[in-house]
Amino acid sequence: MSALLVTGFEPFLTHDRNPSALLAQTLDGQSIGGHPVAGLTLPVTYAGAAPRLQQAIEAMRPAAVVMFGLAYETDCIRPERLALNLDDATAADNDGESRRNRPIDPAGPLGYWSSLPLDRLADRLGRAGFPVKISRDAGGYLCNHLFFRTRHWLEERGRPIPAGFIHLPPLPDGIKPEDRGHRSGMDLDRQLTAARLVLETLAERAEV
Ligand code: PCA
Repeated sequence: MSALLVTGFEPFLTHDRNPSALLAQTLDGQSIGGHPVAGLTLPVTYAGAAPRLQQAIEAMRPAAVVMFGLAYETDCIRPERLALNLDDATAADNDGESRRNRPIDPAGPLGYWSSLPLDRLADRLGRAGFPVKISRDAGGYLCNHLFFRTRHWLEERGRPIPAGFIHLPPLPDGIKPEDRGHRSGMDLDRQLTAARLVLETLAERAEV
């Protein structure tokens, strides 16, 4: 059976540990619903992230791609509905590159829907007791950039595999001192259980 490909991002800005990378590293080599899971950690760079993932998709021909990233400001598991054709972030990437108000692909469409079954995923996560909130879009930084470029690349090649982005809350030790009174983060085990549930739900629907 073909693989379920999971990606995470390296640490970035002030975030020394990125739960999405730890998740991809831990899930790599496991098997879920009969599918092997491959985990890939991507650089937080406009130049590097999407080409690296495209290479892996070419090599592996996965049944589905689930991209994860950290959203410091959220306390929920946050599946994203839309990938927008726009880079717009005040923060620089890990190469020091900043992009403001700039189309990702000037010839491309305005955006893409996630092709993950978001409502079903949110329902499963919610019933399992996770705080979950579907969000409209993945922002203007690397997570949206990777999400858009991956969906665009798959569409252009006529490969209709489920592919989408899910933001994760910070780990407990990633909560900044000024937020400790009112936020606690989500520990890695719990984030892993949520990610496994996402992959199990996809495996039930994967045909290959
Ligand atoms: N989160 C950032 C980029 C890397 C990550 O894990 C984002 O939300 O764009």
